[in-house]
Amino acid sequence: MFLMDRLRSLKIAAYHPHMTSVPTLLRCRELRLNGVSMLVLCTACTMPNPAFMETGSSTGEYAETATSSPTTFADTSSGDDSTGVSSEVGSEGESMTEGPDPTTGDDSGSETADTTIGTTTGEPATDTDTSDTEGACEEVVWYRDFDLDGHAGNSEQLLLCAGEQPPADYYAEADDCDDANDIVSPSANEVCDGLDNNCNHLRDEFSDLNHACEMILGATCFNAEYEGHFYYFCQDLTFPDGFPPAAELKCTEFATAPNLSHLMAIESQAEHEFAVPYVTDLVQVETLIGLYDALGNNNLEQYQWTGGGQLVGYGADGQTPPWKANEPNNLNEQWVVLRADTGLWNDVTNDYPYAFACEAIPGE
Ligand SMILES: [Ca+2]
Ligand SMILES: [Ca+2]
Ligand SMILES: [Ca+2]
Ligand SMILES: [Ca+2]
Repeated sequence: MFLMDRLRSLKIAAYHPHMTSVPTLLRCRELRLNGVSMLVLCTACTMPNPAFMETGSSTGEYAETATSSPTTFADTSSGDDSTGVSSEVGSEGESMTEGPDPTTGDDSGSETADTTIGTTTGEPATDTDTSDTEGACEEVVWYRDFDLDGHAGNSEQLLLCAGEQPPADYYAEADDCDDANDIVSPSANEVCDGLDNNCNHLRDEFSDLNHACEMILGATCFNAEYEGHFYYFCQDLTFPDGFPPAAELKCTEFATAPNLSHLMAIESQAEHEFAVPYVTDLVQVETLIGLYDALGNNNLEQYQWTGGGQLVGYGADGQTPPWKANEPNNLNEQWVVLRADTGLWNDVTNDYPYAFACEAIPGE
């Protein structure tokens, strides 16, 4: 027993917390005879250091080693990375400043982009080498057309000296309102797809290809154009969208910019006569326009258009608005429709859904 105690103590002493394994240990077995220790057999073997095996339970030195190790690694790697990044940035920066060199125009694609970045970051250093000596080069801005529909967006600019030819797909004007969609550009045809195809800030308005459409509101709208304004004569919607205040909001959905589209404001006899056939022949039900009696006093001088302005006379020609006989006649009827039978004006309550006419002015 004494010998075994000595061997155990030797074994323990052989472990070292910073060694992943113990090179050689004596594994001993005690032979007994009649309860008396007679012989101890020992064999040599290599044993792992338990301090490195007990990952879950060990604390102290191993735990410190385990956590400090990644930290050290992270520090080292981040140091390397940051060095790498900064050197990469440096080298890219150099290539960027070299970018303007190909302003000869041969290159395209990414090198063109480099030129752009280098130029916009105020690095026309090589430009200076060639032609830019303090104002000698009059710079011209070119814009890239990404969706290749013949119109550039504003996402990438290229500065060249006046007279230099830009690469293909660069244009002097950035007028593509969606440069990621080649069916949207100032040259595109407006079609019934819910988009402003022709970049005039109006969606699905009248065109030769779009006389009626239901994409925006889910109800059919008959489209028209008159004197540069666009009109949507929309069939009645159910609660709540067809009610007068809600209909005004539905009209705004045709525009991609604020204050371009409202319920129709009829400001002349000619505009009235333009609108009537759409109501009587196509919509065929009472159609709300944007006139309302905000004060509820039937004082025509105080009637308002939802798009702004008051009903004063009847526009520039001063004619009397074409009210149906004895209309407006009710202080509680604060909205105005065009009647489907005659097209004449009639005041109505706001507790009933109507068809409605929108009028929109194109944006820039
Ligand atoms: Ca484009
Ligand atoms: Ca486009
Ligand atoms: Ca449009
Ligand atoms: Ca459209």
